[in-house]
Amino acid sequence: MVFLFVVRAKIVTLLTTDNDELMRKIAILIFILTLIISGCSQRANTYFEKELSFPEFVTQDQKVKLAAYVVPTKNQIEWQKLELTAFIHFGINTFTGKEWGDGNEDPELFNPTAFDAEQWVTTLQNAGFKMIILTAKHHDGFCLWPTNTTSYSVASSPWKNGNGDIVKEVRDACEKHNMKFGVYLSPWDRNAESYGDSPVYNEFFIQQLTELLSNYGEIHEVWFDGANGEGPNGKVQEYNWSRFYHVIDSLQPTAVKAIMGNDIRWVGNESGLGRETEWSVTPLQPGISDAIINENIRLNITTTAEDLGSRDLIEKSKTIYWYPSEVDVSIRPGWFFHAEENQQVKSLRELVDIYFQSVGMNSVLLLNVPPDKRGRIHEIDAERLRQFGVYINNTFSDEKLTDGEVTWRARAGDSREYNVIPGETINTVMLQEDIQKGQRVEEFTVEGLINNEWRELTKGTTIGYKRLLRFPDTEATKLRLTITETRDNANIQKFGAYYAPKL
Ligand code: FUL
Repeated sequence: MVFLFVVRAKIVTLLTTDNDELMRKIAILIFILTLIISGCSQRANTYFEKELSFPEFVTQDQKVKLAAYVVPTKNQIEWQKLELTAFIHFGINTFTGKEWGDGNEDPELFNPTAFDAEQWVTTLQNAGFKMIILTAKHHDGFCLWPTNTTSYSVASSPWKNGNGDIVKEVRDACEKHNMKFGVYLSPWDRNAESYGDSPVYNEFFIQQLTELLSNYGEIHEVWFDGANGEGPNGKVQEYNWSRFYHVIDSLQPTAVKAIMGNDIRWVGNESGLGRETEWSVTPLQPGISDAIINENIRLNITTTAEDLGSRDLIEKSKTIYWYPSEVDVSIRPGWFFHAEENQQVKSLRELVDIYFQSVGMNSVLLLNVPPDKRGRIHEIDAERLRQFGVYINNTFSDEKLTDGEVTWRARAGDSREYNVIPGETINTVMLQEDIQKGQRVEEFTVEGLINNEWRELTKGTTIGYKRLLRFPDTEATKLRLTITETRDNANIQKFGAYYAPKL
């Protein structure tokens, strides 16, 4: 009764807020009422897309339960399903051997001798990659398209006598081969004179963004890097992030905004390593305003924190978001091509480990493959990618369970048995939650029936969109999955078993 009074008082306060906010808060109230009235036992079908601000009166337990109902936007789901995406670092650095150009390298240096965007697209596509993100502009400021904002671009280079457009050629090759396309536009710009003169540079940057997002068809991801190496006496630029976001949302409504964007989160390292416990629901947001920066400080979280979604953290949070992780790593030591690194292209084993530690840990892999001075993916990288594609495809197209495709709603403590095709050896399992209903599982175990005895094969914490786990070869005839802990009834969409050959 007391509770209902509080709720009524809340609704009255809510009527004074703006409409969207009002609808959102009413939805939360109705949801909590459903939880209370049903004694927390009945499932409510109310979901909160991308963001949820907790009303002050909810208990800690209710916060955790509410977190189970935060779901991705349609764009975030589409992105997550890509699993494998590729970065292409190509630009003036390719010709100088640098990783970070100074911004005063001569455009005359940019002259790929056998540029072939289709070779990039087909090489990556054959290896299973579904999107290419091109460095349209890196920190040096050199633009790979003939922009109206600066002469520091391909238009001032000898390549195609200044009439070429790398962005267009890559975009066209992606279109032809049905590959998604994204752009990396570095906010930090070491060439732009206006950099540091905040309003002027923001206009310049918005114009660059507008060109890229207006003239090249559909763009699926916009990648804003967070790096700025200006140093203590360098120029300080205050970016107008909300305007940048507005330009993207209005010109490319299906694009996700990554890293300094608020749709996709940097996993926190560049070594291809996801988290053992990876929650897509987190209070973390990119530091684009004082309010967000202060809230991240209050919660003591950054992109590199180990815990970004535990119960403890949710309980301390005021707002939580669907903000899933992306693992970016280069196939070579550098982000740009350097011939002296030809013998350091990651081995098949390293690439496969990276796959298990990214896609297999509820993340999307963004693997960088830097083309060489010819403008082609080097033969060594191309061959490694081919091997990688064959390995992943062979392993996961050979399903060893007869009945893992069934959707299963599991309460904490529930188990389900699955049948292994007789005579098959397995050493890998795949688990997937239906993330359209939120991410919920906190702990699970997998056992195998070996000589009529159940033995634990592996266990884990979070699942999310996809979790892959490897264990020693076994000839178990059945598998038993137990959902030990979950924030609300789990929606297991898929359980699979495979044999991943040793490398
Ligand atoms: C970093 C940049 O500084 C690197 O050069 C590279 O572009 C990487 C993907 O992001 O922050």
